[in-house]
Amino acid sequence: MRLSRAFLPTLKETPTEAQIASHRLMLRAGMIRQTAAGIYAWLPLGLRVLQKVSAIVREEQDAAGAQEILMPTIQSAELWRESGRYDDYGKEMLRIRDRHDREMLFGPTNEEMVTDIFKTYARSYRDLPRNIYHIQWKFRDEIRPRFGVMRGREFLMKDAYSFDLDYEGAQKSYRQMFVAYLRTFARMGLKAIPMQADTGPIGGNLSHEFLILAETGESGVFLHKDLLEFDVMAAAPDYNGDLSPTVDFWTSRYAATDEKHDEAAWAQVPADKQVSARGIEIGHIFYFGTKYSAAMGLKVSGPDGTMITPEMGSYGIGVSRLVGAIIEANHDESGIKWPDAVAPFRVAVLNLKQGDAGCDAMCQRLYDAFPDDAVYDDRSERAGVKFNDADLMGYPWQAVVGPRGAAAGKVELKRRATGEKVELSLEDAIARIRG
Ligand code: P5A
Repeated sequence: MRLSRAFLPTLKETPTEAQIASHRLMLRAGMIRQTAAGIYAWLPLGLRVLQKVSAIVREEQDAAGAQEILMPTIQSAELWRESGRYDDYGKEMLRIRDRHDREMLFGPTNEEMVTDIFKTYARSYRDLPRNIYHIQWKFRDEIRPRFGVMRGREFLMKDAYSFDLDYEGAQKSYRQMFVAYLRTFARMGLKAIPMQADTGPIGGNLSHEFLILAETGESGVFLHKDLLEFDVMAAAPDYNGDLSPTVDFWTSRYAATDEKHDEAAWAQVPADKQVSARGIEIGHIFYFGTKYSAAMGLKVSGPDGTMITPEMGSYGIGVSRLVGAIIEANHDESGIKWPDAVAPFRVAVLNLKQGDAGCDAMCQRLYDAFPDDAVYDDRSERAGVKFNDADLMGYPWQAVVGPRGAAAGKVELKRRATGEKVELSLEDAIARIRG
C-alpha cells in the first residue's frame, strides 16, 4: 500500500472521548470510525488486523476439528421462545419487527439457531460428535458501551457449538476448545489465562473465561503466579492426543474472576504466588449439557434404537475485542507495537527524500520484496512526520532510506517492539524482515 494513495485517516489530536490507550490509538491510527454509540466502521488498517485475527481463530478452530458455517445476524423470535430466552434476555436484545409485523431480533448469540439447524439433519448417533462455528457480527444493547471495540454494541464474535452423545464426549469437546483457545491467543502474542467464571445468560455450570492481564481490564482477577510463567506453545499437544494433562495443569492452579472468587481457596495459595490484577475477557467457553437440545427437541437415535438428547457446549471469542486487547498489551507513548502475527503490514518503507533517484529506487525494491505486506511512505512529508506515523501505526519493522544510505547501498532497519536499529545492505535487510 502506497501511503500517497491510501485511505488512512489518522488524527493529529488525541480524541478526548477515548479513555483507554487502545481506543485512543485505534482512532488516531485511523483503524476505526464510530458511527453510533458502540458501533464502528472498520477502516482499511483496522480491517486488515481484524482479518488477520479472524484467520488465526479460524485456523485453530479448523485444526481442532470444528467446521465453519455462516448463520445470519437476524433471527426469528420464535426460536428464542422455544428456549425461553426471548423474555429472559431483556433490554440487551435488539428487537425488530418486519413488514408483516413478525418479531425478529439481531442475534446476541446463536445457541437456539444452531440447535435448530442441527436438529434438521442429525438423525442418529453416527451424526455426532460435531462442532460447528461461525464468525459473525452480534448485537448486544449494552447499557454502557465503552472503550471502543472492547465493549461495543455491535461486535464480531467467533462462536462454536458442540454436539455430543454423552457427558464424556462433551467433556472431550470442551477440552479441545480449551486447548484451541490457549493456542489461538498464544499465536497472537497474548498470555491468556483460563479462569473459573460465571455462566450468565448462556447457562450451565461449567465455564472458563480466558483473560489477559491489563490495568484497564473490566474484571478483577485472582490467579496463581505459575500460570503466568507457563509456555503454551512449547507444551501444546496435538488434538489427537490426550488433552487432559494440559487442561489439568491450567485448572490445578487457582484462577478466578471476581464473580467466582473464593476466599477460602485463595488462602491456600502461597502468599508469594498470589497475583491479583485486572483482566480483559477475550474468550469464554461453556458446557451446558442438554439445556438447549432438550428445550428445542433435538434428539438422535442411539445404537440400540433408544433416543438420545445430545450434550452441548458453546465457545466464544471476542474477535473485534481482541484487536483492542492486543493493543492494550502492546503499545507505548508513541503508538502501537503489533506482534508480527497480526500486524496490518509487516514493514513500513520510509523514503526520507521522495524524488531522489537513489532513494526512490531502493524503496521501490524494498516495497516490491513484500507484496501485500508492506506500506510505502511515499508522501512528500518531512522525515519526522513519517517516523511518527510509522511508530503510531506500529508496523513491526521500519525500513528507512535516506540519500546517504541509498548512495552507500544501506537501509536502516528499526524493530518497533524494541526500538533496536541496525544498518544493513538491501539484501540483508530484506532477509531480516522475512525472518
Ligand atoms: C459462547 C459462544 C457467549 O455468547 N455463546 C456463543 C456464548 N459467550 S459470551 O461470553 O457472552 O461472549 C463471548 C465473547 O464475546 C466477547 N464479547 C464482546 N466483545 C465486544 N463487545 C461486547 N459487548 C462483547 N460481549 C462479549 C467477549 O470476548 C466474550 O468472551
